[in-house]
Amino acid sequence: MAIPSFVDRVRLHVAAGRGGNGTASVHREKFKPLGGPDGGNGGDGGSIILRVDPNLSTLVDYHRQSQRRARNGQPGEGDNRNGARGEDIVLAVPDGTLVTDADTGEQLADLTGAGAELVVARGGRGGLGNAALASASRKAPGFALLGEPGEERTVTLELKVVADVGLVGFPSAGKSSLVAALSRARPKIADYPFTTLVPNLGVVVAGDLTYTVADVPGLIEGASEGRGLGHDFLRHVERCAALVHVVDTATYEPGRDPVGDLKIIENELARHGGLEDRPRLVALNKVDVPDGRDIADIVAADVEQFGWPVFEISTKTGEGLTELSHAMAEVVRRRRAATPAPEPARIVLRPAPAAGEEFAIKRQGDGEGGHLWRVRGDKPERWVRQTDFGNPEAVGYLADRLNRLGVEDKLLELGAAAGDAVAIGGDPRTGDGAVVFDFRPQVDIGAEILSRRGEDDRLVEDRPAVARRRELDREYHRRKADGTWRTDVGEDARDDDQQPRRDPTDD
Ligand SMILES: Nc1nc2c(ncn2[C@@H]2O[C@H](COP(=O)(O)OP(=O)(O)OP(=O)(O)O)[C@@H](O)[C@H]2O)c(=O)[nH]1
Ligand SMILES: [Mg+2]
Repeated sequence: MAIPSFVDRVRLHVAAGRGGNGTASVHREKFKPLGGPDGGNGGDGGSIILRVDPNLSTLVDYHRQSQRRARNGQPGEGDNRNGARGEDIVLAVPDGTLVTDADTGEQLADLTGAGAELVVARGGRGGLGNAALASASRKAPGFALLGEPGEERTVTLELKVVADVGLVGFPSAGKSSLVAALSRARPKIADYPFTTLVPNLGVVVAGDLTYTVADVPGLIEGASEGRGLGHDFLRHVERCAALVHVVDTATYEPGRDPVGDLKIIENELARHGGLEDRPRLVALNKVDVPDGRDIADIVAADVEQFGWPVFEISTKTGEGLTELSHAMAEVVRRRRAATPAPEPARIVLRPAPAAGEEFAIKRQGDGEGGHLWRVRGDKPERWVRQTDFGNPEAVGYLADRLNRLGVEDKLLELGAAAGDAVAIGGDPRTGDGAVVFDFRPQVDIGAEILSRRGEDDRLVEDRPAVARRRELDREYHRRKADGTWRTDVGEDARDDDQQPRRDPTDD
């Protein structure tokens, strides 16, 4: 059943923007050679947000363009100028879009209701500049924090029609005709099976109540084994308050009759599962055809055996439609009274961890010289990403933050010894890309580390980054000596975005 035009499930790759780097710079004025630090903060990277737009009915746009990338934040500049934020990208999705992580299968959100939204990829935070990092004990920081990478992931978007009433039945039973007769929707109607490939949604006004009705592509026996269009479409009626069996009383197909059709459709619904509790109505359609009327009269008693209200209708002449529509409205009214519509809420993708669980440490295998300790936690991992390992002062600042959080104490408590390796961050599953330190416990670490200007020997010496760091180090000292040092990253002109200064403490 390859139907390329039918798009109600798409994969979408989203990449949020990187945060801009903070800048380390020193204010310079004639006759005032050493002003204070004035390096601005980097701007936050743009996020990617999915938001329900009730006017949309398909995901087809994402089929055409399946990757979206938000802009990076701009780096900060000297003279306390903050980098501009990367703009957020808001992607409109239809009501009833289910969002799952394509890699883990985890359901991220079920976006229902106008305006419901999900931050599907959060932009990286901009790094603080040295002006914001200055404190009483660190008057002129010679470093700034790096911007963080933006989140990036692949998600599956799946549209579930949010209708109050779902119409089910054999192909050509007249489901689309019924949607057209009850509402202003104009779905395709034709006398061949499987005309409908995408559910059609119509809005019905019945007295003082407005409700929606959707048809579902026709079902046939064995749909659960993939016959016809299969079961895929039944997920669209999972949210319905009621199901209406549309039964063809005038079919010429051999072996078909209303009672047999009802049994087959019910069997398919049962195989799909989850719809057992939904009230049902039966619409015996096409009674304008003389044979149809006769059949309807003959089977009426048998159909009533199912225990559901039965209506004889014709979408062609309009017979029976008012009664059916009011009966549908009644079911919807009852259901709405029992379950108030959920408030559209902004869903936070990753809630902050509860206080007291800021990091976790695990011992993992024994290295050659000692143990390997893995540190996980939002803060330590974020701080590592913000650290410019080419700048020893920045590395010292990182050590200071980790200590204040209690990482060293915890390592000692767990039995870590000097010479053990400590890995922070990296891939959550494999640990690839983690930054590895040599554990050198220092009791009085703060001031001593912060004033240190040489190598930070807690870095494992064989990391390739170390060579680069040494090189940058030499550059740093050389340029610091001749007064040209400044860690500018990027060279674009940028807006002077007046972000409030963030608290330089460990947020
Ligand atoms: N005479 C008569 N014909 C009808 C009536 N309702 C629908 N039809 C005809 O039945 C055929 C199928 O109608 P559709 O509404 O396309 O049927 P469907 O159930 O949506 O079919 P699929 O989308 O293929 O599953 C069309 O030729 C309609 O004109 C009716 O009340 N009377
Ligand atoms: Mg149809």
